[in-house]
Amino acid sequence: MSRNEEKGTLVPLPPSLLRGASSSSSSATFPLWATFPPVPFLSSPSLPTVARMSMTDVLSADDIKKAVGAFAAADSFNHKKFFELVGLKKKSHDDVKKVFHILDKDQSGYIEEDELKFVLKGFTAEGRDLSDKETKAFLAAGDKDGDGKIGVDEFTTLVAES
Ligand SMILES: [Ca+2]
Repeated sequence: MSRNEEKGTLVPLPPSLLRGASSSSSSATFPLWATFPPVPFLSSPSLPTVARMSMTDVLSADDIKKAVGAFAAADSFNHKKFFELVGLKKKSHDDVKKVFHILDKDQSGYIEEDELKFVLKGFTAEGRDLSDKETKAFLAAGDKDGDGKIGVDEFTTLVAES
């Protein structure tokens, strides 16, 4: 065996083969996450912020439907009965707080009167608006310190005593 024959085995790969190899390796190192489709809820304009909890993360959709349906008639809203029907009464303190933060749409730390008016919509899109009378009665029941809005402690107390 001559030295020339040994060298002959070390032929560099043809350029066409190298191009193929380099393009396939670049697609293999493309980040895996970039191949996932965009997550729709992160870009949904109907949600003001990302990663907010949904009511159905805490409460069952069936219970919500049942509870909201029970007060479909105007001026029939009763928060005590509602908290019971929606399953909130038997939830942990932390879960009740989660519900409070979902209802606090502007994340002010309080459920104000205008948020209270749309409280049923906070549970489900099919919920009706509360009348002014219902809203004021609900606020009066929850607003222990009389500042005109419901704080998280007032909310958990309201649920606990209902
Ligand atoms: Ca608020």
